[in-house]
Amino acid sequence: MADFLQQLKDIVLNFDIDSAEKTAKDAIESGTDPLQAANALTEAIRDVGDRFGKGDLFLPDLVCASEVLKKAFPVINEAIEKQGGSESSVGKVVIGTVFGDIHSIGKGMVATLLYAAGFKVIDLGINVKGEDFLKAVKDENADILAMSALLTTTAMEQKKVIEGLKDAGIRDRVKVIVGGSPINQEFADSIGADGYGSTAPEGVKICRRFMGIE
Ligand code: B12
Repeated sequence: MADFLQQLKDIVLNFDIDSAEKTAKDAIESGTDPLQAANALTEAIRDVGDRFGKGDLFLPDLVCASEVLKKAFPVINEAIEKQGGSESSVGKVVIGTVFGDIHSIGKGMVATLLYAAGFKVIDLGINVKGEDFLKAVKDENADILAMSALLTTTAMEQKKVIEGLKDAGIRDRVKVIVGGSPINQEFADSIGADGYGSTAPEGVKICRRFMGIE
């Protein structure tokens, strides 16, 4: 299995878009734990992100590495979904990446794991305007609002949405969880979120706790 995890890291680090889907399929078919597979891809793309941040890699590299993830993740997400997902929902979650932010991969992973844990998930996608989060929370009568932000410049959008919930008089009706690489517990507390998850599995744990399951 370790070999497959290394292969998954390598396809990201080598920007090997052509082998991405097959490597992911081979890994899953040979019994690799899909969560460990997802972690291997995440670790590798963070490495790419760090090198981009230092100026050692450039935007086209970032785009190619994310293309690798976009091909590999559906295979892994499908395997995760097969492990869970039940008819009766344990709670309803509205999820999305905040306005101005198009990073979709981490948000997608949180949505998949929530689904696998039995939540009904309404995924609004990326670049979601505050008003659209509010509308979905109201229309769907959601138990939880989960927001992702990957840029320091868009992190404050999460605060705006929480303020919007207050203004609409529905803040008490919904639990709010936030995440994304620039977010930490301190930031989450400062904007009045109910929870923060540094990883997708941690996010699921907190959402279960919100529903009184853990
Ligand atoms: C891939 C990537 C891209 C891709 C995104 C493709 C896509 N469809 O998502 C592309 C190339 C499009 C891109 C564009 C840009 N990017 Co970019 N990108 C990344 C990169 C390398 C990886 C992100 C990723 O997918 N990680 C893998 C996933 C699985 O991890 P994750 O997103 O962190 O999510 C995990 C946790 O954070 C958590 N989580 C995430 N969301 C949530 C939500 C909840 C509720 C919970 C509980 C948990 C949770 O769970 C996930 C799984 O465990 C990061 C580097 C990094 N360290 O994050 C830079 C990074 C985020 N990007 C960065 C930048 C600067 C940009 C651009 C501005 C570049 C440019 N000059 O145009 C644009 C912005 C576009 C925009 N308006 O959004 C910077 C941000 C710097 C900052 N602090 O603001 C980073 C940190 C790179 C760097 N070191 O400079 N990017």
